[in-house]
Amino acid sequence: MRCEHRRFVRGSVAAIGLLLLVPFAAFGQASYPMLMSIKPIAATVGQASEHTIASRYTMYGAYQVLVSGEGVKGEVIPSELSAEEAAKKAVEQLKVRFHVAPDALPGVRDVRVVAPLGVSTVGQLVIGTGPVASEGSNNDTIDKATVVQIPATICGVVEKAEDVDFYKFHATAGQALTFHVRAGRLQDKIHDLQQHCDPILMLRNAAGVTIAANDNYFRADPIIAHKFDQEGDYVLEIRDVRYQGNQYWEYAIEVSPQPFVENVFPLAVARNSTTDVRGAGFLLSDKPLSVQLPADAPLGEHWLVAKVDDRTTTPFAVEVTDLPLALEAAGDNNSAEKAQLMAVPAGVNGRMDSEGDVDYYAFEAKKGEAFSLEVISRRRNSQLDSHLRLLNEKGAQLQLSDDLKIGKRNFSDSWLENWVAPADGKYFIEIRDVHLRGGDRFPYFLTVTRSLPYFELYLDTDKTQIPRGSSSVLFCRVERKGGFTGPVDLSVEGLPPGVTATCGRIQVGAKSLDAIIVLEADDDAEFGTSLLKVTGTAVHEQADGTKLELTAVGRPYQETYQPGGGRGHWPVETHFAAVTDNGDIRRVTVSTQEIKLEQGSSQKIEVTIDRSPEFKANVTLDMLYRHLASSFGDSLPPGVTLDEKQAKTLLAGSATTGFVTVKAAADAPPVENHISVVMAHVSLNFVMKTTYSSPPIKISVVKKEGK
Ligand SMILES: [Ca+2]
Ligand SMILES: [Ca+2]
Ligand SMILES: [Ca+2]
Ligand SMILES: [Ca+2]
Repeated sequence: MRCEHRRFVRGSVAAIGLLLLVPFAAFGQASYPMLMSIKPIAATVGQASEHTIASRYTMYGAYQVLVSGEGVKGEVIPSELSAEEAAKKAVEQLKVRFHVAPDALPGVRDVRVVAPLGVSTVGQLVIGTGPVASEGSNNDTIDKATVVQIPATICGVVEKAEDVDFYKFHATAGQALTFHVRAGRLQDKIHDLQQHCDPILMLRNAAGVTIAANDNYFRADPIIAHKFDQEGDYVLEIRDVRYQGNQYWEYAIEVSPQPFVENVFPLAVARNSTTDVRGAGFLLSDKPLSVQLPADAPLGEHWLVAKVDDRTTTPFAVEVTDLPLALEAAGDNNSAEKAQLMAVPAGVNGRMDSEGDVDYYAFEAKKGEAFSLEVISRRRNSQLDSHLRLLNEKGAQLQLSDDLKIGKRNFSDSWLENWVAPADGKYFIEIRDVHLRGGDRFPYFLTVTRSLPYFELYLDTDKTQIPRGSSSVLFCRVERKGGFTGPVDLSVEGLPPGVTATCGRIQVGAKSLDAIIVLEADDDAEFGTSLLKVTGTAVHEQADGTKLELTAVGRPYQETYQPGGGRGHWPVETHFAAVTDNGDIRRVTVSTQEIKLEQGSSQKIEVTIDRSPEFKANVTLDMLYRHLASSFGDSLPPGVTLDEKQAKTLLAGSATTGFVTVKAAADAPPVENHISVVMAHVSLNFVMKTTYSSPPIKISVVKKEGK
């Protein structure tokens, strides 16, 4: 049902209330840069353009601009600093240049800036096909509308409460255009932009009469498609639907004559194939779109454009699969009696053709066989909010899935994972829209496969800052599927020069979810950044004794902060490690890096922090990665906890020493050299913190003597 999931942490308001009593000096000074906006927020295919990046926390000394995907490069434009900026090393506006290749795929890219204090959070850049037109200084009324030439990508900001922006353009008779707004969606990955823009778009004629309007199409963002009957001047009006504003609420309105493809049918295509698909969207003809995939196309989501009559479409997504493909048969499949029989494994491309449509499929199973049924629809921009049921031959419901969760995010697609057939027979799958909607915008891909053991790995977060001469920690969490219960060993590739890694193991058992990687930078390591690839490997022993080797690449989450101070996560494509300048804490040292705990025993770890000379704010120690009332990662082995009473974790003022105590439960499972760490947190503001870490601590748990 929900494609968005916002969690409000209970008790967070009270926590902030207490923190408000702390004087401002209690905050740390040094943080990686947090990108807030890019102005203008769009660049054009085949062109180079200058932009201003705004950040929280300094980008002083910024030396690199990173852009995701192929075909877009970024660079810092050197500029003279004001005396104040130079004295305080405070640079929160940075000029950059983007170079977009002629064959770069339009769409949204992740942008980061690298500075001596670290690699930044993610900013967003729209790549459009039309020239960029920027908002004029006062375009708040229709008579002061900014004049733009179309096609264009119009860039502006809903910068203050009650801001309304007007743009005037000329259209010819018979001209057909889409007006596609990106605003709210551009804010999902912004680290700390808690309130999002909810834009509404209106198209008016020269007399000011509204001829089209849209509020929410792509979640909160609108789109209008319009064919102009008469030549003349027209006006676009954009504002927040609630009349709210924010200096960082950048928007891009792509005004384009291109065929706009929202989704395609069939949705899933094979590698090394050419497939004719039908596009659904705006300004499309009846002609099919040709989708060509090379043999080495990665599986899963794949974005591309197609050509129709010399016109290039907007980018659209297909699902790339290696499964044998079937197509929903024409005619009535609206009941179990008329179900289409599927082979296993296979995937079927179907569509909810009209309102009230229900599709039935069937497959044969033997008792004890395990299957997974998955619907891919909304994840590839179908409007279908799938509702999936599994029925037996008598029509009784065995399983139901409406929405699914992958990692930390919910999707409105459906998934029945690792279902075991209770008896030999024929089983029926029923798929429909949860609200019984249908039409050409409702394609789906339904897969039926035999369940196999596997796991997925998630990285918290998307960047690891390693101060030179010090260390830093990266948390990894596993999700085990298909009956896999074993341990997972971590490894990492792509370390910056001068950095070494100690990789942990996610221990055996359903409750062991986390392991860490500790990265240590030499004293003389050069500033630099690199893309990290974290891999987990495991061996699964099957019922017949044969061994299956499993691997998964860790998928990074960017952390975001939410109204109320809760910590959210948004998936991003990259995890960067950066060697950074020393921050508020130069080093965290511990009294021991090797601990042997007998079951039921405990041990104290003394901790010393080396503060930078000016740094006198509070520091807190922990071995769990916690925020408010939630724990996001545990560096300790199973059965080992912190003895919160035997600890001094608050290092107030200029204090430099504290301690923690680790305690093994009487039944803690024996473990050898589990990689743990002590973190030192420095608050940056009421909710955010910077984390420093000790070198790795190896904890072993041994059986109590005589047991
Ligand atoms: Ca404005
Ligand atoms: Ca809206
Ligand atoms: Ca049907
Ligand atoms: Ca659903």
